[in-house]
Amino acid sequence: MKRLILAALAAAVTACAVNADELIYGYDDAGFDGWYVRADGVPAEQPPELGTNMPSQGEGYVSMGVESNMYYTLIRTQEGFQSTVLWEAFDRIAFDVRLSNPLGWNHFALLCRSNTNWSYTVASSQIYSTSSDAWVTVRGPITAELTNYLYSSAWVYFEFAFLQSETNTTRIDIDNFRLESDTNLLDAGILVYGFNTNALDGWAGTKRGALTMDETTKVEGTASLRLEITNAIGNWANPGFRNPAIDDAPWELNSNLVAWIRASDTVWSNSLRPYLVFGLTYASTSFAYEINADGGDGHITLDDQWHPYSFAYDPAWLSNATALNLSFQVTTVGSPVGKYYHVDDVRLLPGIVPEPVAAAMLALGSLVALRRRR
Ligand SMILES: [Ca+2]
Ligand SMILES: [Ca+2]
Repeated sequence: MKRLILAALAAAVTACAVNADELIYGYDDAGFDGWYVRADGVPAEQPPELGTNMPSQGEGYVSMGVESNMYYTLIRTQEGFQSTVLWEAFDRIAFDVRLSNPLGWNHFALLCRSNTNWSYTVASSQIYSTSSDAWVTVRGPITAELTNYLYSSAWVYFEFAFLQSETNTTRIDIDNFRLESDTNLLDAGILVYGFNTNALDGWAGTKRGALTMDETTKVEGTASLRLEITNAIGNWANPGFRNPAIDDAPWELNSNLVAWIRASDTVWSNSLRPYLVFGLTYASTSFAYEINADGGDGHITLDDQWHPYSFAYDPAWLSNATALNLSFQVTTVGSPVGKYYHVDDVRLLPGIVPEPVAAAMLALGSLVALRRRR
């Protein structure tokens, strides 16, 4: 494993890549870095094999297939690895998962198991049909509790598990098991919007939002952007926009934004989806692409602390575009009026390009949504 980490670091330095991730398991050959199927669980009907079709990292990934509605134990690490990684130096464990045919209710989880603690869930997510055939990043925090657990003498190992409530055949691909550090993400890549003056980098409020500079709470520079919802349509609002944004950054040369977002549970009553919309104009048409934070269902952590979220886009969207209108939009439970959140340190990172199929589906969904809201 140490060899893997060194190889990843060397590759990053060679390519001058700006990346806050540290690779732990790349699953790039049929040895799967020692991961294997546990004998006493429900294994996938189509056992693990090496996949090579557009890995999210490196040369390959673990690919399995399920055909029923079971609680599957997919694949696990060998025991005894726990002292070889400096867990407390990082903020999150992250990995990428891709389902060819997500259907109905499903639940994908990374568990950290031992004889004394069988169900510790490090990270979990539902994979939605809108993410069919696209890599979705799942993240879990490295808390003090998890760090202590990983260093403990109890027998500890990671295991992926998948619960599917309807009979359905889908492939499950897993790749790019890595550690992420908030501190590195703070200054990785290119700063696009720092929100450090009253000009707010050209961002403005709409008839449904008021934007202000907040010098009290920020993660970068002197201030952050505070977005307050002043009006809404049902549970939706679009408080702020930036237009024209097409010359703000080299959008076509990259594919991943990181935005730091802060929101409170008491303000948002346990539900906030603060997504980003790429509104693109072409010669004879236009498209609006909705991008969820971290690529899952888009709901963020509501603990009144700053967290970084990635917004992956396809640089091909920018080809032949004549205008780009960015906007921050929200959905919640009930009306968002009177509620607020903060955004700061929006940076452009090199990253994973979503597959065209997923992008087309997102675009269709956005167009339907826009029509309804006009
Ligand atoms: Ca890989
Ligand atoms: Ca700032």
